Amino acid sequence: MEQKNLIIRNARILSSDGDQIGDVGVSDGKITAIDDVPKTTVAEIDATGYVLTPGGVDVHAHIEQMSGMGLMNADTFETATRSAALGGTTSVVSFAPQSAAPRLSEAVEDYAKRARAGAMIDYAFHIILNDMTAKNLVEDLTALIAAGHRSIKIFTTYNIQLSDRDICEVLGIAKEAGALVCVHAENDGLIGWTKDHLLATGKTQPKHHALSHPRLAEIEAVERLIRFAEYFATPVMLFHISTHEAVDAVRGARARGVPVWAETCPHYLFMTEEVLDRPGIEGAKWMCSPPQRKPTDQDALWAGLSDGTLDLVSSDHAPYRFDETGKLSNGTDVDFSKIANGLPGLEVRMPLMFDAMMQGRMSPTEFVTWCCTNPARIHGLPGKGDIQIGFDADLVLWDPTSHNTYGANDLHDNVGYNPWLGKTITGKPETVFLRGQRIVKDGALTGKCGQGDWIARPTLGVSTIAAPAAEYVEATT
Ligand code: DUC
Ligand code: ZN
Ligand code: ZN
Repeated sequence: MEQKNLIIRNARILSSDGDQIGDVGVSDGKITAIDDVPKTTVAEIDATGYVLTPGGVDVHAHIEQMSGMGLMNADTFETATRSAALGGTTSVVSFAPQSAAPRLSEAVEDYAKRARAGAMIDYAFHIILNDMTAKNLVEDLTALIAAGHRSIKIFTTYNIQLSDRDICEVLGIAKEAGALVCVHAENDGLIGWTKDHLLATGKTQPKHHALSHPRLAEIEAVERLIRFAEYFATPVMLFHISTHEAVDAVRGARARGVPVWAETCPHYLFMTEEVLDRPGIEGAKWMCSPPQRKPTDQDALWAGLSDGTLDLVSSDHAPYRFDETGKLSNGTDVDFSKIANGLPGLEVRMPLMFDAMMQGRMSPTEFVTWCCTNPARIHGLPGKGDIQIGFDADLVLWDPTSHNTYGANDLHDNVGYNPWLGKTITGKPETVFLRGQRIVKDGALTGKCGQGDWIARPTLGVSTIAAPAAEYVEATT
């Protein structure tokens, strides 16, 4: 195994609180010195002209997971995490769906086994709950949270939604046990009704998928979940915010002290609904839920990130090939409702954001905060997401002079197409370290399956600054 001790000299070091030229010393896989590091006998890398950032922390990626339509997605832990590593991401939180086994504890173990065998970067799981009547559920869930699996994912749509009553059960358990509840928040009734009307009137193309997920579906569910978080005073993470109204709702909630966090994704920041408007079935490649929106929404998402309303940027990597195993599993002559949702994003999230930073869209500190530090902090990944003494030496050396135009299939996942085809990116993650070990060298993979470790995440604790609603207190005491 490669040395975990090294010194990186003369890099431009970007952290959550700094942008400076200096050195970083690594011992036993941890960052032990920053700035002027005295010479020792350990290996040195001269990083003059390079930018050194923390490894990316992607807290929303679907790996070896079944879609709402019962379709296994295209990536294994091996293919997903090699692609993540090559894109400068060193930690991922993917999903362990309850549906993987009759008992929740078995479902999580099933995913743990898959990740142990395949992962090349460090990982953790959000536990997806879709059936609150399952045997031993509360017992298993409480034990899993105490053992370090401290986040739960629920849906309000996608055929695996929980009722409002069940969402309350989940929030109650999460508050008690110290878990973060993450939500795909879109109103199922509005989506279903609109979809049926579109299909009945012959509006069946991929571009109509955008209409089938009305913005009010997101707004309603986001506002509802905010009120639930407020009632219980327990933290909720709103996944993939896409509309300006939802940003406003989160901003208002935060101002009232409601414990909500929110993320957005590169495909909402850099794409609009126009990507779906292509001849024939081609637009299927860009179909995801919620769909890409309008330029005014993009402006609001950027403003939301800048003022801290939105906390972080995740990929929502959801890989389906553009063939009969994936997007076209129901054929090529089908309406949009028969096409799997999702885009590959693990490998491109960090480069897209790095490029936007180079164009001046965000500051270096914001890049690190949104892509590394906040994801790690909010999702409880200790020692991840920053360049600070004592943190894991998960580090990326970027060549800021590289300009690379994405080709049709130059990603390293198992998807076979690149939704960012033709986009030129400034900056390349040339060298990537995971706990001091080089997993990417000169842009080529050197990491191995099984090299990734599971990250145990401490429970949240019941402390939020918000007090629960008076009626909650009266009802529960
Ligand atoms: N939307 C999700 O919420 N998850 C996976 C894919 C998608 O498009
Ligand atoms: Zn979702
Ligand atoms: Zn998702």
